[in-house]
Amino acid sequence: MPEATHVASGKVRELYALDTDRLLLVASDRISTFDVVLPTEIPDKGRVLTGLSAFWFGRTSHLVPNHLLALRADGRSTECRRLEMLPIECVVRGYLSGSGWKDYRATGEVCGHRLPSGLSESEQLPEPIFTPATKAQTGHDENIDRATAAKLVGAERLAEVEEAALELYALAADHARNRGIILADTKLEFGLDDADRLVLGDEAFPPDSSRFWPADAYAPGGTPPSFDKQFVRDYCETLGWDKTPPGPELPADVVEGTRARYVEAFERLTGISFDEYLADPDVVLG
Ligand code: PZK
Repeated sequence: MPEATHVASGKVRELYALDTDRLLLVASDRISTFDVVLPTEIPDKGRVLTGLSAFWFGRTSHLVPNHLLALRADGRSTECRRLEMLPIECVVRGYLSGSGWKDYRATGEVCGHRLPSGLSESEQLPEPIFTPATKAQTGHDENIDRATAAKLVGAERLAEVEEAALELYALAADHARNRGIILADTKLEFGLDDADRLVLGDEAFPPDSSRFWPADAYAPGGTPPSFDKQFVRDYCETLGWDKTPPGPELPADVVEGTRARYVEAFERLTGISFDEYLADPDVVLG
């Protein structure tokens, strides 16, 4: 890509600079499970994630402006505005899972939210909660309380991102629930534009930064299957792999089944056929 300089690599994405104001986010077909990137790719996974994110950006810009400038014809690359990213991860949880469940079991709280006693793993919370985390360069993000988050971004900005994150989650979770998918939680990232306005960056509600559960298989008191990655996890569990790198190669049936789940999530959530998206990515922008 001669017109762009590489600036950062994520586990499954690459970031390039186009010019002083614009970045290019490219979603690969790499997949991670148990925090390890596997040697086998899932064809079109990056396109599904890019298309879903763009769909949500298009449908939430009345709530919060976002960094999306254009989708490229390859379906996996997003041109976006360069922002000054805030140094916190903005997590919203509607259900008690992952590190939220871990913290609740240990303390009865998540990020300073005292929750009712006796909740089960994966139970729906009385109302969605904003649970910010630090951005770890390596290892896991660390959940933080309001005072710690306010030290990082300022109390006023924190109140603004909390309100924005809760509104965004409510819209997406309601839409997903009407299409048979529970959006258990999500991680959003915000930045500031050149006028210090709050702008939604990164990705919006792709399955890689949200927990998607099929509603018809949901029950509290355990870990519901992941809408997209369950075949991969189940296969990895059959191997006795110790979940340290390198990860295993995936057989063709696991690759095909997982690709089908990504495409199904895309089509259920957007109501648009994935083939239409491949022909013209802009169809998701509405
Ligand atoms: C930005 N990342 C995460 C790391 C990736 C992505 N609009 C923006 N302005 C400035 N910075 C970023 C963004 C966005 N989005 C995002 N790091 C910086 C990241 C590695 C690879 F694809």
